[in-house]
Parts: sequence; structure tokens; C-alpha cells
Amino acid sequence: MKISFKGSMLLAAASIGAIGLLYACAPKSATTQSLVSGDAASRVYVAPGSYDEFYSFMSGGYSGQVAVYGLPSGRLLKLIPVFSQFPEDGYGYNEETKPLLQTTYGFLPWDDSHHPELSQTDGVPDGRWLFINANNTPRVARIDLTRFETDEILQIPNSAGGHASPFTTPSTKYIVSATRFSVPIPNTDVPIASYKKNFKGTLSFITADQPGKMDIAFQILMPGYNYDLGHAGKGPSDGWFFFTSYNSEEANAKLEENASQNDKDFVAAVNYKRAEECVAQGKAESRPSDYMHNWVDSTSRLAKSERKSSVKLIDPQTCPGVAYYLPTPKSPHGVDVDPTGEYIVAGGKLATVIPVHSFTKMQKAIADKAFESTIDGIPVLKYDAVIAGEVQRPGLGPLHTEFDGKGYAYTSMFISSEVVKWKLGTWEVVDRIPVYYSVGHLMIPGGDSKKPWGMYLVSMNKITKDRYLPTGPEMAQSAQLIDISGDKMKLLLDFPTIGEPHYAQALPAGVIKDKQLKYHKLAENTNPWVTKSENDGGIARTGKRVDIKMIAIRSHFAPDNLEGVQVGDTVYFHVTNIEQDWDILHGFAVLGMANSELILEPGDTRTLQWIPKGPGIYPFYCTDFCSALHQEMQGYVRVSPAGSNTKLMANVSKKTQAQLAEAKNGQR
Ligand code: RUQ
Ligand code: CUA
Repeated sequence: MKISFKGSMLLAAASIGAIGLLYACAPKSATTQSLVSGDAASRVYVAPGSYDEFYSFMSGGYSGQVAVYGLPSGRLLKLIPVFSQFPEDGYGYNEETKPLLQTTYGFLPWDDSHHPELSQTDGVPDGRWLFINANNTPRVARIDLTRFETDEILQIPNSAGGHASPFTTPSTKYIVSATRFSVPIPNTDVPIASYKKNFKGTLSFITADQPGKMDIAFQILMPGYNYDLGHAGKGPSDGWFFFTSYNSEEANAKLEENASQNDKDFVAAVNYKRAEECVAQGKAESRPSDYMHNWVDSTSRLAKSERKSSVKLIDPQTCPGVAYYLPTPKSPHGVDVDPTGEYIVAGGKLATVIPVHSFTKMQKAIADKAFESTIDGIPVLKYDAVIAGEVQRPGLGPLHTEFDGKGYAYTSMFISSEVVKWKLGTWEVVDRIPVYYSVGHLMIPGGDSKKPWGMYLVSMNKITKDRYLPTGPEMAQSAQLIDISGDKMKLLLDFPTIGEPHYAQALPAGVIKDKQLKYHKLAENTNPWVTKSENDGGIARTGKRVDIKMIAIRSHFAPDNLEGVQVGDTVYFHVTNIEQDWDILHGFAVLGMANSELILEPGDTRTLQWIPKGPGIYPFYCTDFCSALHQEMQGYVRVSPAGSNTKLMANVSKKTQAQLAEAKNGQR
């Protein structure tokens, strides 16, 4: 956000004196305390050994990951690596998962994750998958919620900044990705000053309901604005998708000023059923486009990559009726559709009101051709013909809105640092609560769906100075849990978060708790380097490549003494955890490795690449304290100079040695 904290607090102080004052006075003031309701402690207390009511999935922001918290306790349950390497468990470091981070730009170890989105059935989160977008190098990922693991990543071509993503249609037929930055399509070397002529946006619809098969169904070519966020219609507006756009000025420099000129920008309303028709009628153009699709094979658990080469591109000029623009004040950020599917709420960052469009009025305006102009084949509907109402004096800097399913909407106010509750239909503000500070997204479990579980609201705040013990120049971002079960919002709890959580989603624990996988079945493990029993490990050489197959079980590796490796070799340790018991993990690391450890789930095979740099003895050990004799869980690799005649040796059974020798002879 471009609004400075200082400036924002001044504005806040000017508009709502109490908040400015609160900031000015010391932490833990009586005022702050009194904002916390008397029974807050008991409301968030989850006794040791008890479960939380909700799973909450928060984006890890610029960590690239997803963080899973229990609500109401705010306890961190897990970090799920998605778009960034994760040394804690070897994601993106081991050979099995590296392909997930492949792109047409090569292997990318990092991205910025923004908006987690649960899969839905009939407009209600169903707990099958969680999707999340990569903002920097546009991609979408699928996380399986029986394992809490990333299973699939699709790159989005003809896009530069995958921000309006990966919001889902009500039955998860599609998730979307819209480009934040318009660029030449195809992207090529042109003067930046030719922006208005050459730069375009795209809205991508991605098929999402089949694991391992995500693909771009079609893209829609749009004017060169910045596309910011999106949400699907539902109920009566099912079949439509809404995207905010700003920079309708098409500025290419100093956007802070130059993209803040127009009083209104647009919400783009996309009729994706119409888009499907145009594709079926051959009206979409097949465009050469280079992108990667990566997915995890379900039995070998090995990630694979394929390169794709074309997409179907729809130009609204040749597919009339596919898109309309709803004028919307001013530089809108979030766009959110209420549970009934009738109201489309935009968060105009610089607007003084919260505009709410009516789907019914929009349809009538389309039928009546109430257009004020047409831009690149996209009719602009008249503001008065589509607006349902405006929330007056809501606060400053509205960004995002969620719903409680009881007729109320809650909007985050970045500048005035508050959450504002207002009534759908009458548009009156009924309550407001300060948050600490500069709230971006907010989340109600199911709050963007047809059936919100409207008990709690989580405010995700960018700035926390003075809320926690100071930790140097950078403080954690934070979440604040707010009780919305009554008329008045009540602050219950603060907890720090990982990275910068943009959006979050949550659902009742019961939806997924009992579907959790406890271990991978060893018998079904088809990793080509699996070792299924003690005596099946060994060592084999192919040129300068050495493969070591090994098992891990409490409390040893087998084999655990290895010889015959030479300087100049590339060594692969293929380690299988042959435990068949929930939560019994082992780890693997070897002295001097330029890699992360492996963490091995029960029944799983993971592979670590190692290039030893000099002769000597290299110990390896289990990194996960797995048993009383965990410290005994170790071994040695002997590395000899290049060209030495040290024989290959692994201290496993005679039978295995004989088989390996045979296999080796066979290769010659
Ligand atoms: S965006 S506030 Cu991706 Cu609102 Cu974060
Ligand atoms: Cu296995 Cu420690």
C-alpha cells in the first residue's frame, strides 16, 4: 500500500479522534484494555488436549507459503510450503518436489502468496482443496486437505502479476487469475511509453475440479488496466465473475498520482457461460503461449512438469456480451459478492463511500442497453443504472468486505484502521471497531460463500508497532480475532502471523478433521527408488552418478556404512521411511551438504542430492528426534579421491549385494 503509516494515522486522527489518541498513548492503556470484552479469555481458551473449532488458512504473504491456525485459540498448527523452498522439510530441495517450482523462467525458489481459497460445492466450502496464487510470477497452486501438501502448480501465461486470483466458481469448475500489470501480449520488446497502444490485460479461467489436470480453459483480452481482485457470482448471479480494475487512466509511471485521476474506475462483470459459448463456436483464437504445469503423481509421489504451448484467447470485440464494465469509485481494490448473490460490493481505496452494485439492475441495464460508452468491445453500463446503494461515511480506505450470513457486511478500512459493520439493503453503518493497525483483508469463516459461519471475524493487520514485545525494526504482522456473534463486535485475541497474510479462509474443523491421512501405505509406494525392507537397500554407480537406497526406521538407517563414492560424483540418497504409524517421522542430513534436510513422512521416499567436495568420512544422521535411541540413528559415507579403486560397499545383506552387482553387470 502506498499510504504511509504516519499519514494514515494523521488521517485517522483527523477523522476519528479516538483512534489517533489510542495510537499516541502507550500500549496496554486502559482504553485498549476496555475494548477487550470481559469474557475474552474464556472465549478463546482451548484447553490442552482439546481441538479448535475452526481450521483457518492464512496466506504466508511474502514467505510464499500458507499458515494454518486453529480458531479461536490462534495456535499455529502447520506451515504448508507452496511457492517457496522450505528447508524445514526439504520442499523444493529434494528431488521429488523440485519440479513443482519449475516455470518457463526456470526453477524459482520464491514467490509472494496472497489469497487462499477453499474449493466449494454449491457455493459452500467443502474442504477438498485449498488454492492459492503466486503474485510475482503468476501461478496458482492446489493443496490437498487430506495431507496439507501442495500437489499442483499451474503457471499463467500472458500475465504479469497474478493478483486477482484464485477465486473459485461455486462448484470449483473454474478458479481465476487476472493480471495485475498489463503488458504487451505476447510480451515483447516495446517502448514503455507505448503503453496505451501495446499493453493489455488478461483474465484467465482455469479448470480446477480435477486434481492433476489444472489448465487454462480460456483467457479474455482486456484493456490495459490493472486488474486487482475478483469474486464469482452465486445464486442468481451464478455464471458471472466480477473483477476490480484500477488505472483506467492507463498510466505507466508515477501511478500513485497518475492512476488516481479518474473519479471512477471499473468492476468488470464477466459472463463466463457466454465465454464458454464463444469457445464452442470457435470464436476464441489459439495463441502460442509458453507455460508450465507441475503436479504430483499420486502413487509415486513424484512431481512432474510439462510444458504447454497454447491458450484460447477471447477478444470481447468478437464475443459480444462476454464482459461489461460497471463504473466504480475510486481505484477499487476488493470486490465481494454477498451470500444471496445479488450485491456486488467494491472497496474503493480512495472512495468516500462503499458502492454496492445490484445484479438485478445490472441485468436490466444490459437488456435496456443503458451504456455510457464502449471500450474495446466492452460496454460501460451507466452508474445510476447498476448501483444498489452506497454506504455513506464508512471510514477511510475501504479494501475488503466479508459477510456474516445474517444480512450484515464487514469492511476493512486501511487508513482509519477499523472494521465497519453495515447492513445490506439499508446501507447504514451499525457498528465499528478499531484494529491495530492498518487492516488489509478480513475473514469470516465461509464469509465469501453462500453460507457463512458468522461467529468470528479475523482482521489481518499490516502494522503492529507497540502491540508486541519489540523485535528490532521489523515487527510481525498480526491477526485479531473479533467476536461477531452479537450486535456489537468484541475484540477477543491478538496473535502474530507468518509473512504478511493477505487473505485467509476458514471452515469448521469437522469438515476435514476426520479425513486426515495418517501415513502413506508402503505397499502402494511406487517411487522408482523405494526401499521396502531392511535388506533391500544398497549402492550402485552409473558413470559419475551414485545412487544409494536406504530405509529409515526407529532407530537406524540400513545400510548405514557406505564406501566407493569418489570426489566428482553426484550422489543421490533415496531414503524411505518404512514406519507405518501416524506422526513417526525421520530426517536425513549429511555433513557439508549444500542442500536442506529430508523430512520423511511414514511410508514416504525422498531423495537428497549431494556432491561431496573432498575425500574423507562423512557422517549422516536423523534430524527428527524419533525415539529414545534417536542419537544412535546415524551412519558414515566414505569418499575417496577421483579414480580410486575403493569398491562400492553398502553394509546390507549378501543377497542384496549380489542382486546389485548383477544389475550393475547387466547395465554394462
Ligand atoms: S490484497 S490486503 Cu492481495 Cu488486499 Cu492483500
Ligand atoms: Cu529417526 Cu531420529
